[in-house]
Amino acid sequence: GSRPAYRPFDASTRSFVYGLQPRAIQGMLDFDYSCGRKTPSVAAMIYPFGGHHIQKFYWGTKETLLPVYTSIDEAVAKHPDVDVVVNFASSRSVYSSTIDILKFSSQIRSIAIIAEGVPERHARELLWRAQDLGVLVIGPATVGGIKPGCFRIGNSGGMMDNIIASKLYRAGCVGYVSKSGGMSNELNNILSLVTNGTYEGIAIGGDRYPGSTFIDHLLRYEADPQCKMLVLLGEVGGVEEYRVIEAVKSGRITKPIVAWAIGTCAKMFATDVQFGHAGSMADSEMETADAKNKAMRAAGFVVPETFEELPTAIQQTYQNLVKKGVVVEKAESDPPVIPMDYKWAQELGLIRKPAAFISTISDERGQELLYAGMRISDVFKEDIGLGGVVSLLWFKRRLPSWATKFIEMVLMLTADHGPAVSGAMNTIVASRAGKDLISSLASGLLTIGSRFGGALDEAASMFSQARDTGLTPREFVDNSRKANKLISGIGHKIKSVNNPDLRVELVKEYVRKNFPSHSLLDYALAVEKVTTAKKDTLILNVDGCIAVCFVDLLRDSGAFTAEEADEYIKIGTLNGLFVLGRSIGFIGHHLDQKRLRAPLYRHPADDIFINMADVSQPRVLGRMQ
Ligand code: Q5B
Repeated sequence: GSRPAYRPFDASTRSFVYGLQPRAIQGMLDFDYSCGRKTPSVAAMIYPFGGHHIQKFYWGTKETLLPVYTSIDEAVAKHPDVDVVVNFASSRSVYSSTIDILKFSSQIRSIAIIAEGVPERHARELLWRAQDLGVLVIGPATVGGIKPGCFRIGNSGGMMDNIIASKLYRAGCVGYVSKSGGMSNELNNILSLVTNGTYEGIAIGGDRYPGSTFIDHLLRYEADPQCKMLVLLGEVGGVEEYRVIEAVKSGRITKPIVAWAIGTCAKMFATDVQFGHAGSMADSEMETADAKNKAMRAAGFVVPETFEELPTAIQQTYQNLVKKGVVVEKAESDPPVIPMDYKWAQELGLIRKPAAFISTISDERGQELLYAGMRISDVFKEDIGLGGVVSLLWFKRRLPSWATKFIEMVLMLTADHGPAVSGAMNTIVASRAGKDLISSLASGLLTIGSRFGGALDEAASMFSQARDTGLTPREFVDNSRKANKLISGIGHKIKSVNNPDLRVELVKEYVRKNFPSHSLLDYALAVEKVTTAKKDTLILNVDGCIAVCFVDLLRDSGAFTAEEADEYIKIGTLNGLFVLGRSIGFIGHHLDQKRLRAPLYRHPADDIFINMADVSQPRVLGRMQ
C-alpha cells in the first residue's frame, strides 16, 4: 500500500474480518460512517463454513452488502486494496487461520487477533513468523485498537455513544498503548477531556506473548509526524516498560511521554497477586508497578504520583505542546448523526411505535406458555382436556365441563364420515397425486363449504333469526322456499328419517341430558318435522344439529353475554368445530393412502359425460393475424 509502515491504519484502510461477527462489523461500519469515510473499512468477511454468501449491514441510514468468502486466498484475490485482517477465529482455530493469512504477507500487512486463551507456544510461533515477514500483529486477547477518524478494530472504543462522547470520529494528537481494552476506553475518555484527543490507541492484550508490544507501537507513533505526544499505560508484570525506557534513554523516543504502570496496590497483598491478565504478575522486584513507575520517572517520562493524577499530567504535557505551537488546536465539527438501532432506542425509551398486531389469546414470552392467561402446566394439572383448551383459545374463558365435554364430543363425531364425502375425496385425490400431508389436508379443508360441512354458521344464524323474529317452523320453511333459499343445516345426501344419522341422535341425547336449555334445538326439530314431511332426506343434519345446540350453549350457559353469543355466530366460530374435527379424518385418509402406496388417481372418462354440442366451431375472439 501507499501508507508508511509507521501508519498501518488511515482513512482509506480496508480490512477483512475473519469469522462471522455481524455485530462487530456493524460497529466498524458505524464508526466509519461517523468518521465521514466514503467506503466501509470492512471489504468482506472470511468464513470457511456455509459457502459463499452475502450479508447486509447498515451504512448510515442506508444498507450495504458485504461478501462472505470461504478462504483467504479468494478474498485476497478479489480485494487487492485490503491490507488488514481482524481475526475473530476462536482460540482453537486462530493459529491455523493466522498461518494462512501470513501466506499473503505481501498484501496483508497487519493482523489483529481477538481470541483469548491462545496457547503460548502458538502465540510465540505466530509472533516469530509475523516478525520475520514484517507483518504487524496486534493481540491475541485484545479488542485491538482504534485510529480515530480512520479505522476501528472490531469492538474497540465501545458503543457508538462512547465513540461520539470520546470524539473518536476525528483524530487528536495523542498516541497511546495499553494492555487492556477496558483501560483504553478509559484513556480515550481522559484524552478527549484533557487534550484534543486520541491519535491512535492500541491495546496490546494481556497475554505473556503479545504479537506486538508497547515499544513497537510507540516507535511507530514517534515516527509519525501527526502524533505529537505519547501515553503508556503499563502494568505490573513483564519487562516491556523497560524496553520503552531504553528507547527514551537512547533517544529513539523523543516525543513527550506520559506513563503509569497499574498495579501499585500489589504490594498491599501479603502474597503475589495475579491480576486479570496472564502476564500481570511480578516475578521480580523490577516487574512491580512501583519499580516501573520509578524507573520511568527517572528516565524522564512524566509519571504522576498516583493513577488519579494521570489526567492532570497528560493535560499539562499537552498544554505545553500547545504553548510551544507543536500542537495547533482545530475548531470542532459535529460528527454525522449515526441512526440509533431501533431496538436500542426502544430500550432507552426514546421512541414508540404502534404495534401492527394485537393478540389477546396466548403469550409465550414469559417463563411459561399461557393460554388465555392459564399456565400450560395448569392446563394439565386441572385436566381441562381438549374442550377446555378450545374454550380458552377460542372463547378466552373456561367453560363449564358439560360445555367442554360437548366441544370434545363434536370434535369426535365430526372427525370422519367415510372416504366418499367431498372433503375426504379431495384429500385422497391430492394425496394420490403425490402431495404431502399439509397440501392433501388443505385440499380437503378447502372443500368445506356451504353444502358440505360448512353450513354451521349459516344454520345457527338462520334458525336463531327465524325463532327470534317469532316465525313458526312452518312460516320459516315457507319463507325460505319463497325466497328460494335452502335452509342450512337441513338435508342430507344419504341420511333420512328411515336411515337416521346416529351422530345427530347422540348429540340430541347429550344436549337434552346436560344443557341447561335446548330451546333452539327444539325449534330446529320442529322445523325438521315440516321439512321431512315433504321429503324424508330433509332431516336436521349433523351441521345443523351441532349449530343449533351450540347457539343454546352460547346463549344459555351463563358464560356469554347476548352480544358475545351473537358475535361468535357472526364471526364464523361454528364452522371451526367441523373444520377442526374433520382435519383428524382428512389426515387419517392422507396417511392411509400413503400407507397403501395408492397410485395417481385418474377419473374414468366413461364416468364423465363430455358434451360439446353447443360448441359448433371454435369461437375466435379478437382479430386473427
Ligand atoms: N332441499 C345437503 O342435497 C344437501 C334443502 C331443501 C330446503 C334444504 C342439501 C343442502 C343445506 C346445506 C347443508 C350440510 C346438499 C350437509 C354435511 C356433512 C356430512 C356429509 C355427508 C359429513 C343434500 C332435493 C330436494 C330439492 C331441494 C330440497 C334440499 N335441501 N329444501 N332446505 N336445506 N342442505 N349442508 O340430497 O323440490 O326436489 O327441487 O344443500 O346443511 O355436509 O355425510 O355426506 O359428515 O361428511 O343432493 O354429513 O340438503 O338434495 O339438492 O337434490 O335437493 O330437497 O330444493 O327439492 P341433495 P337436492 P325439489 S351435512
